[in-house]
Amino acid sequence: TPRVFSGIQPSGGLTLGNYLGAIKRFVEMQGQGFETIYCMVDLHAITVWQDPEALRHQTRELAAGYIASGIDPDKSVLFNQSQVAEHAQLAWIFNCVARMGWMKRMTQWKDKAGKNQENASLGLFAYPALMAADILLYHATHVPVGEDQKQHLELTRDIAMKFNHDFGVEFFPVTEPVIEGAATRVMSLRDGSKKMSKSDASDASRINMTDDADTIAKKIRKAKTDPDALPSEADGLENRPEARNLVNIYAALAEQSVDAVLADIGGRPFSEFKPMLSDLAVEKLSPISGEMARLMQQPDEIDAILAKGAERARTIGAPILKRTYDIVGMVGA
Ligand code: AQP
Repeated sequence: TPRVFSGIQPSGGLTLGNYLGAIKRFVEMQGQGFETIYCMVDLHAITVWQDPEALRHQTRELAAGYIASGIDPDKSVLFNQSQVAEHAQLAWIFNCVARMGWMKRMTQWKDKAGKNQENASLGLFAYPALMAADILLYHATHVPVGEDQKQHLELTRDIAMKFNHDFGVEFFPVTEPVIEGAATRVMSLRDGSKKMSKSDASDASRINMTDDADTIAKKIRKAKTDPDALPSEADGLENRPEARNLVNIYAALAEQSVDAVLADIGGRPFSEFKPMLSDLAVEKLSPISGEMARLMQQPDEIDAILAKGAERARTIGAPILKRTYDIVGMVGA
C-alpha cells in the first residue's frame, strides 16, 4: 500500500491555514487505500525558540486538533516526532548527503533567518534534511502539504536521489507532493500577499482553530478587502489578492469549486459576503474547537494515544533506519 506521511509544527496554535492546507487533506486521505502517518514535529518547532511549557501545551493541543478534525488514531499512526529517535538519527545521515548550497537556496530559510543569518540556529538551516528524514524513514510516497512546503519536498527528492546514487542502491523512493484544493495557500487576513501563519505577530491576521464564534466573526469583518463587489467568474479575482483569499477560504470550507461559489455570490458586496463567510466558518470550525477543548481536559489520554502511535511508527521506521546504516557501512547495523 502507498504510504502517506505529513507533519505540523507545534510552534503555536493551529490556524485555518494549517487546517485547510494540511489537516483537512490528511483526513481525506485516511482510509482511501493509503497507510497514513501523521506527526507533531516538535524537533522542527525548536529550530526557533520555544518556551518548554508552551511547547508541551502546543504539542498536546495539536494532537487534540488532529483528532478533533477527524484523524482516527486507530486508522492513522499519530505520534510526536521526538518520541521516535530514528527521525533524528536518519536526519544526521541526510545532513551528510545534502549540500550547503541546496540549503542556502531554501526560501523558508531566507525568510525565517532574515537579515541575521549568523545568529539563526544551525537547526533552522538543516530543517529540510530533518523533514526529508521524517518522510523517508517510512519510505512514504505521498506527502500532502500546503504550497509553502513545495520547495522542501523537492529537496527531499534530491536527497533521496543523491543517497541512492552515492551508494548505488534503489533504496529511498522519490516522493510525490500532494498539493491540492482551493486552499493550498491561505493568506493573512490583513495582507493578501503574506501567508497566514501561526507565528505572525498580529493575531488579527489569522483565524485560530481555538477562536470562538465572536472572534471569528470579528476577524472576518475586519479582514482587508477592496471596495468592489465580488465577480461572477474566477478571472475577476485577478489582482485582487484579498478577495481571492476570502473566496478560496469559502470554497474550501464549503467543499465547492471557486467557480461554483462565484456563480452563487458574484455581484454581492463584501458587506453581504463576509457574514456568509463567518457563518460558514463558525459552522465548520466550532465543532472542532469544542472537541479540542474537551480532549484537552484529558491530557493523559492524549499522551497515551501518542505513546501508542510512536510504538507503531517505530515498528515501521526502525528497520528502514537499520538498513540505511548498513548501506552506509556502519558496523553493528
Ligand atoms: N497559510 C497556509 N495555507 C495553506 N497551508 C498552510 N500550511 C501552513 N500555513 C498554511 C501548511 O500546514 C502544514 C504545517 O505547517 P508547519 O507547521 O510545518 O509550518 P509552516 O508551514 O511554517 O506553518 P506556519 O503556520 O506558518 O508556522 P510557523 O509560523 O511556525 O512557521 C504544512 O503542510 C503547510 O504547508
